[in-house]
Amino acid sequence: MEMTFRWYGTGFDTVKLKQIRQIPGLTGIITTLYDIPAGELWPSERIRAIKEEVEAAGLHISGIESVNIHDSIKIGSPDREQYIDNYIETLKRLGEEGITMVCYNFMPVFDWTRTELARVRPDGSTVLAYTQKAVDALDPEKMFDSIAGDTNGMVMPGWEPERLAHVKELFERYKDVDDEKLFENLKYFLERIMPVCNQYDIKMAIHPDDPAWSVFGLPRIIINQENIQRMMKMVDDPHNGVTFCSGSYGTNPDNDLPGMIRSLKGRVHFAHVRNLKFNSRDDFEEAAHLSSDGSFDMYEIVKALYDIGFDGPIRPDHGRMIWDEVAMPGYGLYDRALGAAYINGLWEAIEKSSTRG
Ligand code: DNO
Repeated sequence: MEMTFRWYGTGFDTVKLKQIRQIPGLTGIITTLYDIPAGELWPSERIRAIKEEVEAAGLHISGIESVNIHDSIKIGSPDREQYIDNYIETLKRLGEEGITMVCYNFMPVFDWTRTELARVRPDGSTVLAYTQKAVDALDPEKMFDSIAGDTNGMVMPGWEPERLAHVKELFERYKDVDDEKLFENLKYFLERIMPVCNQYDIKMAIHPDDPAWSVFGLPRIIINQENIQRMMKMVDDPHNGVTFCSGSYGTNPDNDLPGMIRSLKGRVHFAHVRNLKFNSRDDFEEAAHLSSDGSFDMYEIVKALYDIGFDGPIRPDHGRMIWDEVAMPGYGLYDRALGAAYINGLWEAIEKSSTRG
């Protein structure tokens, strides 16, 4: 594995590359062109510029999170062709710069969904949290307003105000899209992009739906082992792989996280490792990465990644807001740095205990 850190780019992120460079064992950056709307072509000069900026800081780009998918592709409307063509050209441009891992998601309308961005934990840290009750009581059009006040002034990934201003319209466009249709549209998209992925050896890593069930009646398909196996088989190419995100699949306690990882040998191209604390089945909050702070056995998750020979980028995922940091919720420096150090510690221990017998 390679330890990496998500960074939104200068002007968008409160965290600096030179700070990331000082996290022990961290060599890779996961980034994006944050201001380019889904569906638009990425300019080669911008790709080159961000690559050079990262390299000047003594790091390198290990992958993109995300090249977002335009809603027309997910809906399967006739104008999808132009957006798929743009996507293919963007992949080609990334491939030409030697960037060969791309994370994306296929969630309708909303990306990840949380009902609170700053729930206070007993230690005084604040974290993102979810209660089904709050979602059930909410009009989806108000979803954005309900979290807007807690973003610390940052634009949250997947929650771009311009796009979400059209929520009602988007819901209308998705009205005939059920799980089957969404699978079909995903298959169509993947079949169209696989040739360029093969040409440049680009590993596509679909991010799970978070939470791993339908919200507001929208279809959600990347939620469990059965569905990801279906997705792998429907376009059976090693470039069609997954981002294994413990915090997203783990929202459903029926998902056996280490078991899922083991079933995906060779197809996990990116790993997001974080912990959740369940207060009940319908109420969870994000915890520190350490197993004992939450509900997951982080050792077993990292061990499963080690056992399948995972050699792709791994990153600590959402961190708590601690030590008075003001940053994008989930994406401050401090707690994610602690997470990286912890995952590195687990990995070293697993590696040494396996190789030394
Ligand atoms: C949230 C992230 C997601 C993820 C996208 C991938 O913090 O894990 O926004 O980046 O779903 O496209």
